[in-house]
Amino acid sequence: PTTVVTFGTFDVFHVGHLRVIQRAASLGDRLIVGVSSDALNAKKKGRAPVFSQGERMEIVASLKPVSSVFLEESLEQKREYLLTHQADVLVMGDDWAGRFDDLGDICEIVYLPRTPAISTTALIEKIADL
Ligand code: C2G
Repeated sequence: PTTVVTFGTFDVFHVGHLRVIQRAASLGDRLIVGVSSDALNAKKKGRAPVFSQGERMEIVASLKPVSSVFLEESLEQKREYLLTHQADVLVMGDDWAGRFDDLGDICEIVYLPRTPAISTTALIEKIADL
């Protein structure tokens, strides 16, 4: 069986998140998702997520195409995570294109195009303006 692994924050879950998860799942037999920790987000984006890591993991784990979730605590641990979960395919959004090509020795790397015109930041701004 082919194991696909993908990563993300999945904060204020929206249809762009859903579509990348559906497309990632279609590339294999099971999909495992690394959900970024609150601490990793603070470092990466300089703000706390709207939903806590526990809430974000609960939402992603409940999706039909998702077999299991784990906490992603560091961007530098990708190789370790992929080996632990015996990944055959790593899927990332194309905003990360080329960034993880060095992991091509352990699995196939696929960058998928993002859904246009939707983002957590845009949603936060839209809600703030209501
Ligand atoms: N995504 C998408 N279309 C959008 C928004 C997001 O396809 N309009 C995808 C991203 O490309 C990514 C996933 O949804 O594959 C999760 O996006 P984020 O939560 O923004 O993930 P990010 O914070 O980039 O975390 O190890 C890397 C990080 O964990 C990735």
